[in-house]
Amino acid sequence: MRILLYNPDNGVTRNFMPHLWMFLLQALTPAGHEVVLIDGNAQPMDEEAIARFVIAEKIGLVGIGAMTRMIAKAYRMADAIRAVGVPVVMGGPHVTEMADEALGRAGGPRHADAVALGEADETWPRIVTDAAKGVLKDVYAPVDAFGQEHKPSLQAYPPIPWDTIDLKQFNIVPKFFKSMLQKIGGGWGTFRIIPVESGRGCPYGCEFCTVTGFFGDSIRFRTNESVVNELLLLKARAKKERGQIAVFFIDDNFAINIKRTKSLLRDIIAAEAQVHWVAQISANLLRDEELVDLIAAAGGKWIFIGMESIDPANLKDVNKGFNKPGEYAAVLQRLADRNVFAITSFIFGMDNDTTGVAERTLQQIRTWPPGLPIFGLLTPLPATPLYKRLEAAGRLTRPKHWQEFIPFAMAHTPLKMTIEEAHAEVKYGWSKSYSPEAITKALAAVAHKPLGYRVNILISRLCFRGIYFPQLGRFAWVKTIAENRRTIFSLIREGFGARRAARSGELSLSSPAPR
Ligand code: B12
Ligand code: SF4
Repeated sequence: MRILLYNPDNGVTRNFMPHLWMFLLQALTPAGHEVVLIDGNAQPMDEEAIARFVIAEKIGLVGIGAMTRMIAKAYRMADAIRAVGVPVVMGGPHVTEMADEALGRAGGPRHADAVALGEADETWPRIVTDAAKGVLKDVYAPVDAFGQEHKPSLQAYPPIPWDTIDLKQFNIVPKFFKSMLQKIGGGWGTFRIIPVESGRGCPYGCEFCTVTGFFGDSIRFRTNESVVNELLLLKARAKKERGQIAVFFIDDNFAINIKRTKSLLRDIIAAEAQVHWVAQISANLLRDEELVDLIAAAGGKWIFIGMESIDPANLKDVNKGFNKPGEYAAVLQRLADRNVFAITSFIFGMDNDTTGVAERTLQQIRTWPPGLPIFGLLTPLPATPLYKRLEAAGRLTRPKHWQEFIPFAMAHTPLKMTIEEAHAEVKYGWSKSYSPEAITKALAAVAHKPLGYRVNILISRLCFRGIYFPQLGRFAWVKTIAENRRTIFSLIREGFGARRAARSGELSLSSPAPR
């Protein structure tokens, strides 16, 4: 049987990274079946196109995975596929919480033939076998022989064949520049960000987050060896293709068990498996100097920190009191001292937020080493404690907000400002942080750092801008580059100057001494 695994596009950003679930389920598919992957962010498709594709490619089963924000698109694509007679199984965080909605048991139409609840590592082979026999069940739950929920152990993690997987659709380098960039340094003909997990689960239970409910508070890890082998495979592939590969450790809290994280990082260093990587780590775990030393030595370049708010009352409200705004500056400095940067994520529209929250937050950010701030709105995702609290208080204004996804739009009323005011705060945060002036200032603040490091900050800033300001088309990019031309050209000039100086140094060293 030919199986298509499809991830719908989010319609806002062109995702910079493919989704891990597709590669993982592909690796877990029983022998004798062929799996095709399509990520809508890399290969945009509409309903008609996907229906044509499944017929032309003789697909016998389609698996769709989606977060809440893409679920409306996922349902439309599933409807189109089912209309041409091909069964659809859906999985992921949204349908796990809203299985009845996907199966048409909640009053709406049916979108999926089957739903995989929770982690599907162990149910996926069963789903494929049932589909091949034409006996798909409605619901596949990860339970043991006694009907008890069973979380897969990650000790026997399937090797993902990164050396042979077709990654063409995930190359971030535009085709036009490929042959030119292949010749620079170790080669930049391809640049891909690859998701790798080293563990699952987070016990912290922040009110707005689905992770503790979905993956559970039991934390599970892969063996160091299996993670290191995966990195070595990726590193070898990048070298072979004269391209670049960076890794995103998608663990919710990469340092949740500091002892284990240190041992993994030491093994990465010992095996020389370093690639550049990003990971998510909560601020409280970055107090440990040795951990930060090991992060830098093992290839860590960017750390995503869910700061959420600079107001301790807000943090307490969402059960994230372990975040201490008073120590944010020290944490960021500790990282910056080792040339590791932070993606600092903030949420506006919390219950104690009042107008001006964005400027107050920016005032703090301006005192920190420059990083990549991102701003979102408090969003009640289905089945989270936040959703339940707001529903009980009658504060949800769009209880089924996912049925009509609107980026950066609230679905409930904040307590101390209006919805419109909250939207304006987010806009202010993005505009002030990603204006050409702000980008120039951020680079000036690190003028003493090496050029490569500053180029990294510039490219990241230009890309991150696109999370809020639509930057999907070529024209939007040309406009962004034109607006930031002064900063871009000054770095290019510096780069050429450095190259020329290096060359003339080489020449004077290799040319015979004048008599
Ligand atoms: C990496 C990541 C991202 C990446 C992008 C995604 C990517 N390209 O990988 C980035 C950083 C960009 C990101 C951004 C956002 N993310 Co995010 N992200 C994650 C994270 C940390 C890891 C995802 C992952 O790969 N997990 C590991 C894999 C193995 O697990 P999985 O995807 O759940 O897949 C398993 C099962 O669900 C199931 N399954 C999944 N799909 C399918 C399909 C089929 C057919 C079957 C059978 C089974 C199946 O089987 C898999 C194996 O067990 C998760 C949290 C988490 N730990 O999962 C949040 C998470 C997915 N993100 C979330 C959110 C809310 C966001 C944002 C909206 C945040 C924001 N406010 O801006 C944005 C939106 C981005 C977008 N593109 O639209 C939520 C989604 C909740 C929900 N109900 O939708 C999560 C769960 C975290 C949370 N805080 O609750 N995210
Ligand atoms: S620390 Fe992060 S992953 Fe863990 S519950 Fe809180 S927001 Fe979710």
